Amino acid sequence: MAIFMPDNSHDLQQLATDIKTWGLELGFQQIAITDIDLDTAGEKLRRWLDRGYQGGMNWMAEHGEKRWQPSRLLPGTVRIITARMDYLPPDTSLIAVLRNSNKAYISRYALGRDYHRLVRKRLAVLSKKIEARVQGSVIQRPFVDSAPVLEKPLAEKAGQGWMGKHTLILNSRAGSWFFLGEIYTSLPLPIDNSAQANQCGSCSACLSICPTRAFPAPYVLDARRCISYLTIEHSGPIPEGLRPLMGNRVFGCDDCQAVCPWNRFARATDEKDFRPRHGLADADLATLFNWSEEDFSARTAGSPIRRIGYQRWQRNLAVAMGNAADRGSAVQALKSRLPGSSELVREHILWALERQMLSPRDVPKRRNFPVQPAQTVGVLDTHQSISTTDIDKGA
Ligand code: B12
Ligand code: SF4
Repeated sequence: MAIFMPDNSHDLQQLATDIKTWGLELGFQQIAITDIDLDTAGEKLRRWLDRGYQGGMNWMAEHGEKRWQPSRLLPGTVRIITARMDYLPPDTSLIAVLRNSNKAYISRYALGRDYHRLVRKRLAVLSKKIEARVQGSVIQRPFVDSAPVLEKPLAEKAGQGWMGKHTLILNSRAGSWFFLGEIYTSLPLPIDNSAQANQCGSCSACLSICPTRAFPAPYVLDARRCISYLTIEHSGPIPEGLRPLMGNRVFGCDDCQAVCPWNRFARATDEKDFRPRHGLADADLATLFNWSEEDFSARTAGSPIRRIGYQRWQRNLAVAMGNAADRGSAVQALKSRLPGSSELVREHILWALERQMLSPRDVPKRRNFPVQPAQTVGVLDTHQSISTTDIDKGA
């Protein structure tokens, strides 16, 4: 092979093409390259933090400029190679589980193995391939959701999709069920910067469906109200007013994606590691609530669920049991877990028991997905009453 010249534009162009080919071979759906200018996103991030929307995620405010100035995080960085990987497992009937309040709804990204490791490993292989080509004269580092990196604005700039009103990156051919990752590099590769135009148009399905009304405005999320934050990131008691709205969502939430018409174009993942394990795709609430701490440790090994620990897991399940329709078995299971439970879990169990036993009410008050009879599209069973024709594509 000819010697690679890092200042030769032909060599860099060829390398960029090869990186994209290697990325697809490694299981990524798209690789796109961008520069490191994140000033606009950095400004928006500061406004978001000023409003306190990060809640207890203090780490979002830490590291300051490193988050929007990539060369401060990894000195020498001039380009960012962005990647996306689909994660939606095939045959997971998410709407059916959401509708059955005796089942536990776990976000589709968390049913199998932890993506952090898988995506990072693949990026590390890609990084090594690049280093082998340029014979070591390069500074590079792969990231996946674990460092102060503004992954969405980088992906958007590079051309992976546009930021939807639900604040996730959406691609017109792939929807939004994908993870993002990136490699910071000192190689002055040619940039794509082929940003997709925003195609949300007048559709606001994601904003309306949100069970906890977590969007103060389109494109802005108040994490403190988001079920994903409440069930995964938040360590203390869940605000009482939000508990009834959480329904059976015990780890993360997918509603704003499930209802999005662009997800008709999503494809199921081929990654075996993202396939559901331990029946988590449609487990009964009571079954999961009965797991001992040892069961939890054994059955969530290698899963993103492990990260929240047993206490938060039980806290989340207790809330869902309080919202479950099968009052009899919920009350029995809740009572059985009361002895020996921690203060945090105990308080949520008592709340759930009170809700199930004392208040005469119509259990459960669930938000209904706008449903039309069977018109199975893409990989989802979201028979949504909205369609892409509702989207004002010209907007
Ligand atoms: C913090 C965080 C969260 C928080 C806050 C979410 C959020 N929207 O910021 C919580 C815990 C709630 C969360 C939830 C989820 N997350 Co998260 N999360 C992150 C993390 C670590 C940082 C995101 C961030 O920087 N937020 C800060 C705010 C400022 O960013 P922002 O919303 O993007 O803000 C922009 C807009 O507000 C916009 N803006 C502001 N005003 C205006 C006005 C207008 C007119 C416009 C156009 C724009 C605009 O500008 C801001 C800056 O770009 C990233 C990984 C990473 N390192 O980037 C993953 C990440 C965003 N999460 C991801 C996922 C999958 C999820 C969940 C789907 C998981 C789940 N099923 O439960 C949910 C989705 C909830 C949602 N609707 O966003 C993926 C998203 C992949 C994708 N397709 O986009 C990421 C990229 C992780 C990964 N590596 O794949 N997450
Ligand atoms: S993930 Fe759920 S709670 Fe969070 S913004 Fe989306 S719909 Fe709302």
